[in-house]
Amino acid sequence: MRLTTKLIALIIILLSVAAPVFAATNLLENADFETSMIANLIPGWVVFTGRIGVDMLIEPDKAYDGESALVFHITDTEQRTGLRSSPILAVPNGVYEAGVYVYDATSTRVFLYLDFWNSNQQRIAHKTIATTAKNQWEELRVRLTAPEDALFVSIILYNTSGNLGSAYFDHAWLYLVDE
Ligand SMILES: [Ca+2]
Repeated sequence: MRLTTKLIALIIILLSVAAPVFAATNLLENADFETSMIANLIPGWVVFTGRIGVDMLIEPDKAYDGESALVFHITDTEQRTGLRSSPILAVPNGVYEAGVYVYDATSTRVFLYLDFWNSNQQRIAHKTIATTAKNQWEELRVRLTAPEDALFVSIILYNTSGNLGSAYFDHAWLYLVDE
């Protein structure tokens, strides 16, 4: 085998190893925030806390992919801002992975939540991760198994009190990685 052929073979092997071990579908709608706000609604998402069109907007000035991203404008340290993906039916005992890219230009940090509800719309399990980087795109990623009585799964992009500045979110995902 010639050296170039060996190299090509090696590259093919490396690429196949680096490929995702699952071919899951992104369960989120408008995960890249490329669909604009319509009458102060963000398609695929619902308010957790805060005001779409004031605290939460889709803007074109900074994007991880495509042309636009979600931005939180945090102008008051008492302000809590959260956007939840439209809840979807969960598979009990399924393993879910959630993620998002965040450009955090705030004074503290912002969060990604993965959470599960029961039939009473009560949160029964959640996992969260906070940003650690500033003024650069950072990947946040969490995994959690759906409880036996889970009915809905969603993610929340969240800012709690004590923070100021802007945070951008783009390229979100929610996968059922194992049933
Ligand atoms: Ca985008």
